[in-house]
Amino acid sequence: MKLLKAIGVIVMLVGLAALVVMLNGGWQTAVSAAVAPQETQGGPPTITTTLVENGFSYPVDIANAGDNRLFVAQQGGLIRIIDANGDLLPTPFLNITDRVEDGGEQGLLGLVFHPNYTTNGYFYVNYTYCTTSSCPDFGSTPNLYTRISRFSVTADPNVADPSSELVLMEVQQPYGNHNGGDIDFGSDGYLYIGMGDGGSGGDPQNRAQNPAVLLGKMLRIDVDGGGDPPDCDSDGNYTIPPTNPFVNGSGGDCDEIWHTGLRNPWRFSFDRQTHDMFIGDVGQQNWEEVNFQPASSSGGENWGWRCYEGNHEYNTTGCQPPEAYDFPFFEYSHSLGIAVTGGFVYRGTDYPDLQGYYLFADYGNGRAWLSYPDGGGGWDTSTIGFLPSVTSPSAFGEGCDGELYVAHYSSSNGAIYKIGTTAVVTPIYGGGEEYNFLPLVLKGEETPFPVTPTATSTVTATATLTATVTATPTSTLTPTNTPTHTATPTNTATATHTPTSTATFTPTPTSEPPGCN
Ligand SMILES: [Ca+2]
Ligand SMILES: [Ca+2]
Ligand SMILES: [Ca+2]
Repeated sequence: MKLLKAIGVIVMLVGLAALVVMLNGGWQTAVSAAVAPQETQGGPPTITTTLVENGFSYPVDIANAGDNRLFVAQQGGLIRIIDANGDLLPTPFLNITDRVEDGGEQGLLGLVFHPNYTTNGYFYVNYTYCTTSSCPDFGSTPNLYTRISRFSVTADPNVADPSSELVLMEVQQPYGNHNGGDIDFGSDGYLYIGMGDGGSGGDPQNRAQNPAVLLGKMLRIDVDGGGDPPDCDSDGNYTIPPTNPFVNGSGGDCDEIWHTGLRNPWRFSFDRQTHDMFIGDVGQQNWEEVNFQPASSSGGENWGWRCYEGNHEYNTTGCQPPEAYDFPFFEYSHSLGIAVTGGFVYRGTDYPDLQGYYLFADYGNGRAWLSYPDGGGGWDTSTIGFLPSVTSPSAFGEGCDGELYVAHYSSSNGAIYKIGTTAVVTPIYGGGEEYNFLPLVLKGEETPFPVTPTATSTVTATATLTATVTATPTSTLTPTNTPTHTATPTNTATATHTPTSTATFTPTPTSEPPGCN
C-alpha cells in the first residue's frame, strides 16, 4: 500500500455540508452511439475475476502489442510478459530498473505500444527519473523528472533493448507525488499523456489551471514527426499536433496541452469502439471523479482542479464561474474509497452482458462501478460491490481482443486477473459451433490453446484439415484439384481419408477481433 498512500493520510474534517453540494450545469457530456447491453433488464452484470498470473511486484499497468500477449509494467522498472498460453515468461521484456526512481507514487508508471508496433517495434513508457544521485531532492532545483521515452524491441519478440531509449519528454516534478503516469494512443494516432499537478496537496502553485506549464494537464503529442517543434520541453523529441487547443507557437501557453485542470489522472483510456475518452482523476481529500470527453471534442476541456474537487468547490480563489469548467460524470466520496483507478469500456466478446459498460474501481479497497449511457446524454452509474480477490486495483488493461484485465497491486503477490461476468456461457474449446478465440488460457483450464491457421503455415493447414475431416466424415469440401500435400507418409489420418481429401483446403484464418494481429 505504498502507491498513492499520501492521499489516504490527508484527513481534513470538512463539514458534512460539503457532501450535499451539487452543481447543476456543466455536465455537458455528449454521448456517442454505443451498443446497447444485451441483458440490461436485470441491471448491470455481476463482475467476476479469474486469476491469469501472479508473482508480480507492484504491477501498475497492463498493455497489449496487438497480439495475444499481455505486457505488465512493474513500478520498479520491469516490463514482464504473460504469453499466449497464460504463462509468465521468466525473462522480462524490458529492465530499466537502473534508471527508474521508484517508491511512493514514483516509478515506471505507464506503458503503451505504438499503433504500428508490428512494423516499427516502438513502445513508450512513462517513468520518474532523477538527474542526480541524491534523489529525490525537492530543494531549490528539484531533481525528479517525469520521462516519456520510446524503446524498441529486438529481433526476439519477447525481449526489448534497454539501450534503445529515446527520451521524448522530460517534465520537472516539484514534489514526489501526483505524477500521473498513464499514456495511451488515441484513434488520431497521437500520444496522450496524463500529467499530475506536481504534487504536495491542494496544488499550492496553482499549476493545473496555468496553461503555461505542463503539470496538471492531459498532453497530446505527435511521436511520428511532422508538425511544429516542442514548446514547453524545448529539447523534446516529439512534435505538436497543429489542432491542439492551446497552440500559439513558442512560449506562452504550452502547445502540448489537450486538457487542463487535472490533479492526478492516474489511469485514463479510450473506448476502442467510439474513441471517447475516460479519465479517472484522483481527488484531494473528499471526492474521487471520472471525466468523460466525447470523441468529437476538439480538446480544451478544463476539469476544474484546484477550483473544484469533483463537483465541489475546493479553492476558488482566482477562479472563473462554474460554467467555465467541465465536471465529472461521476464522483464518489471518501466514505467509499480513497483514490480512483480509471478503467475501460468493455468491448470484448466473451461476456456479452458487459458490452458497452465502463468499469472502474477504487484503488484503496477494490470497490467497483459500472457506467452506461442513460440514453439522454447522461450516465447511469451503479456500484457493484467489490472486485473479487482484487483489493488494490492499480490498473485495468485490454487484451488485443478487447477483453479486460485488472492488476492487483502488491509487493510480491501482485497479480493479473481477467474480468468476467457470472452470466457468461463458458466457451467450448477444441472444436464445436461455439468456437471462441481467447487471448489467454486462464489458469485451471486444461484445454489446449486452439491453433490458428495461417496462409503460410502449410503444416498447420494440414493439421486442421485432418481434424476437420476426422470429425465430419461427410465433409462439404468441394473437390477442385489435387492437393500438393497429400499422402504424407507419417500422417495416417490423411491417408485414411484420401477419397474425400482430394480437394485443396484453403485454410481461412480465424476471424480475430479488431486489434489483434
Ligand atoms: Ca510530482
Ligand atoms: Ca506556446
Ligand atoms: Ca475535476
